[in-house]
Amino acid sequence: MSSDFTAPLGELDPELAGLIDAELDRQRHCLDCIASENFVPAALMQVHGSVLTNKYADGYPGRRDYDGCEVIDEVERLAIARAKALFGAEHANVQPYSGSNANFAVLRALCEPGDTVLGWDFTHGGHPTHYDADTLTGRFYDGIAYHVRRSDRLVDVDEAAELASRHHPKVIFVGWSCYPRTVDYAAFREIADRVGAYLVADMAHVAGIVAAKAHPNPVPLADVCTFTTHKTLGGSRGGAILCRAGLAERIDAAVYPGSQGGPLPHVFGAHALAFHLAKRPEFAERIAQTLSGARTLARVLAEAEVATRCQVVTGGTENHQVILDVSPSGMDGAAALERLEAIAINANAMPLAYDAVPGPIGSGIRLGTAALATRGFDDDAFAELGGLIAAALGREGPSEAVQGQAAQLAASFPLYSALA
Ligand code: DSN
Repeated sequence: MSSDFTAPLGELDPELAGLIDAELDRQRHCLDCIASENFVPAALMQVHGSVLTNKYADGYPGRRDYDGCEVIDEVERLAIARAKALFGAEHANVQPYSGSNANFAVLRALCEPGDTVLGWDFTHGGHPTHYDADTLTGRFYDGIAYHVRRSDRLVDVDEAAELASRHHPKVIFVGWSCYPRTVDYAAFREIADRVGAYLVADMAHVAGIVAAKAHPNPVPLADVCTFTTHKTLGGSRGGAILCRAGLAERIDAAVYPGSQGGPLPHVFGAHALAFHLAKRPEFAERIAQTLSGARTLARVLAEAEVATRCQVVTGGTENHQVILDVSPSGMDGAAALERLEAIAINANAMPLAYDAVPGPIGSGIRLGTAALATRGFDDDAFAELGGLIAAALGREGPSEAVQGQAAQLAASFPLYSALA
């Protein structure tokens, strides 16, 4: 083998190595409040960077299109068994490249082109792949959407029931990207049963919380569940599908060969580790801190509402998300985000239901606590974070003093110390 196969990255490609170092530095210096992000354990990066990446393995354990898959079969069987045990599912598919791919595969398995699909409106917290015209879902199926109520910003189950009765969808999605509350999965099950629809729960954001038994588990109620592995679950980036045994063959065929090519064994290997870690007490503690951190953050930001003129949507949180409506302050989401960026706090702007500012940016700032809980934040640190966010969004703005305090807070929680 040439030295290209043994030389360290820094020697072989200093430009790329420099960029990876810069990203590590950025992650260490920023306070990551992006609700869909997390930090993976060092061992997970080891799996991700392992020889598993070398293997083509189209197909499923015991029935592959390539030779030499006997070890990969075991890795995938391990990931499947652990996913089933973690969530109490009858069947698991760990091959989807992402949550969106998982959702598209589920629709391919359950629907014919032209069928109606009912999902949760994106600007009201849902996900575009559940119904939206801009996605493959809207291209192949007739997507319609339910909303949150204007009065309390909680999901309008009555509207979902009414739309289901009127349009007879083949699939009803329940799941969200930007919503700080839990939903009544049983009510959606009832709606699905009444109209003969499949119920698909997309638990991408809350999979880790479900795994830690700190959020209702939709698996016993839904026909199919999809999730991503990298949000509250804290694993490698990717997607997965859980379903009843009776749908297993259709789901598997819809993933491969239905909508994807060869799987990524280094990724489902990393999923196997993430599912293993999610059963441990340390993970449950981390999730408990994620939730308590979100409640602390919501409380501090609600207490600061008069000063910031930014409102905590629904007045609090039952998961890892805190949503702020910045419109009463006169800012839009982009302007508020800029202030947070100036003190090295990362979040993202989202449109809100009944938004005062129309358009793709809107008035919402979505904050999440999973990444910082993984980093070691306790309630005191989350309270300090809330104070810094309030200061940056309020009259003081992102002053040098606030910037310095945020930098100090980040420095108090070292990240990946063992990496150079
Ligand atoms: N992009 C994900 C999120 O940030 O919630 C959803 O797909």
